[in-house]
Amino acid sequence: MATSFNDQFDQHGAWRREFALRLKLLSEWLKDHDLLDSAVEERLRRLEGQMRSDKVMVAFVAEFSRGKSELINAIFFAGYKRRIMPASAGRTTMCPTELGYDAEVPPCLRLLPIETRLHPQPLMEWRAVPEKWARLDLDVNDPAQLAQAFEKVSEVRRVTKDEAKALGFWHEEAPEDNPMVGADGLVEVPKWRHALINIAHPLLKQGLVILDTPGLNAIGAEPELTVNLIPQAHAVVFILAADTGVTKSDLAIWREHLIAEDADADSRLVVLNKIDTMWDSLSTPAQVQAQIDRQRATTAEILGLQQDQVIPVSGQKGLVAKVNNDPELLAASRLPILEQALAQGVMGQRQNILRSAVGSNISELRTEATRVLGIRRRDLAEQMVELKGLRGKNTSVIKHMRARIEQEQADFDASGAKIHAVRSVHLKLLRDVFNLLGTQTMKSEMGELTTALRQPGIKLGVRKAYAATFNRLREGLRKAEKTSSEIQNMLTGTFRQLNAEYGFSLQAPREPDLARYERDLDLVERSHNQYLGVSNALRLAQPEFADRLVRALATRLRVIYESALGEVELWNKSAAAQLDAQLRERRRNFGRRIEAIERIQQAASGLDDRIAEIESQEHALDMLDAKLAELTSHLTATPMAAKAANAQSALKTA
Ligand SMILES: Nc1nc2c(ncn2[C@@H]2O[C@H](COP(=O)(O)OP(=O)(O)OP(=O)(O)O)[C@@H](O)[C@H]2O)c(=O)[nH]1
Ligand SMILES: [Mg+2]
Repeated sequence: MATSFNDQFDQHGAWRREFALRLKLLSEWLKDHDLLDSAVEERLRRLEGQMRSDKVMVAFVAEFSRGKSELINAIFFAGYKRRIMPASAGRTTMCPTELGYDAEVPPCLRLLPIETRLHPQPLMEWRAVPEKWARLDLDVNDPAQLAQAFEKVSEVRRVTKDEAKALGFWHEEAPEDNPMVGADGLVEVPKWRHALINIAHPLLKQGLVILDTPGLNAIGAEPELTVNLIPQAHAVVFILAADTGVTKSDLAIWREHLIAEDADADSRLVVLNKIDTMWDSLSTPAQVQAQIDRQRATTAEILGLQQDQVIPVSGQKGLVAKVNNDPELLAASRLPILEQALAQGVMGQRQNILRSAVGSNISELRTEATRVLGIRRRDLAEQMVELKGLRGKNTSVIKHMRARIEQEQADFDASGAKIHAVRSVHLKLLRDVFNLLGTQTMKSEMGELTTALRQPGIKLGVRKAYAATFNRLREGLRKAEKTSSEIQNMLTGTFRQLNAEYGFSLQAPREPDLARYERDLDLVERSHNQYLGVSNALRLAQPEFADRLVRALATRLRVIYESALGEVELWNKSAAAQLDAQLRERRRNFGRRIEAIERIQQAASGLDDRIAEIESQEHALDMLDAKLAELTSHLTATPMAAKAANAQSALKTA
């Protein structure tokens, strides 16, 4: 049978841990041999952190009662031998619920009161204010207690129409979406805005984050869900029910939140749930199958997909089968097929991304370390020539030689001013880039957008205001790109000059790829645009709503700009560290040459001894070179090549 999602995720976790360990070993080895400058060290630390803490988010999105929560129970939590997330007829999950693991926090359920919507802070900011969340401790060894605690995500409150309006659940202009008014004139709204569940479940511990969402209206009411959480999920599972077919509101969710031109097909899964409702004892299995196939084909056609992109399952029967250890029922539920697709889409994609990040970083690092080894080799060769030239020479020649080295050293020290001048130009240009990408620029852009959206009668001009903002942001990024290339040209030029003048082997580090962030901006713009459609025009006309949307946008943009800045910083650091390292090596080289001559002058060691010493140092360098190649080859190899390399090193040690 196919391996379950859980097993595959386990393997993914093991792969990541092994990779992180190899990175750590490499970094320690480089440090021990003085091959690690501060920029390389930081790069390795970032990579290792990325490997260890990599999160994979899977979001379940659908109209209410399609079986999102039940599928989550069946795929991830069947090991508890019961239903953990509440799943029942009618609206059940009332607030977006994120399940994950954070070792810093004890196992608990945290709930953010719905009233926080009356304040302008976006969800991301509330996360940083733990005292505003209601907290329930969880006992992970007691499934019954877990299930009981999780019932909280279904809690509702009854409020007046005015309150509902202020909270964003009542719109006079769109009455069909409003909640029912009770005999007492009150309406029902969710009690909580967001739930965070922190438990040490094996999958969550490995970095899986699951997002369970409530149905359509709730998605619309929380812009952050649409513009931040769902677009950033690594996989989105969209669920339809076989007994209802594709309804108008299913289609609205699909169109508004799930079709993205750029989305990787592997990362969007469409599930036709509840196929067990078609298991009918009066029909033959072939008839049942034909009926399921028909539903599948219709669904695919309405959504504009290929038939095989719609996966029919029964979440509920899958859960029952796992709880009762019933392999026949499990196969009939077809849940394993969905798990397989999910694992492939999510993990395959993550591994590729991580692998390519590591690969390009490691090959740069190898070049850098090889260069340092090369300098050492050349220094040794020079010393060798110098020493061999001393053979049979008298003391006055030796003295003269020493004076010459000291003069060279003094000249070199005097040239420090030139290097300093290069640095200060470099820094000045960098400051321009930092300004373009800095928080201040972002803040003023967001301020302008807010002002534009608050203008009376903006309803139809919303898209325009967004487009103008994004155009300016892109313009800024392009300027930063331009200045970066100027810096890169300058670095290349001055490095070449220094190389010629001092025999250095400096090479400008790879320029940050700022175009990538421009593409990220495009993605964000698209996810917002999707949100600015006519169906939201009424909501958009409310100032609080527009404010919330802009804040959500700012949160997402901040992440992009921070990582762009981080890349620029690292680039700068690499250039500076390279220069420092070569200056240091050169100074050391002078020291070594003088020391060798001193020893010969004092007859403390013979010339031949010293020559033999240098020969053995050359040999040691060869060994370092070989070890470097070995340590880095594991990290840059493709999966197949990595296996072969592993086998080979196993042979070697055997
Ligand atoms: N027959 C059948 N019922 C199912 C299946 N999956 C879920 N259900 C039932 O459908 C109802 C709704 O399931 P939920 O998991 O609560 O649905 P949801 O999508 O999470 O709904 P909300 O939380 O309200 O957004 C529950 O009574 C489930 O037991 C299935 O595969 N077959
Ligand atoms: Mg639910």
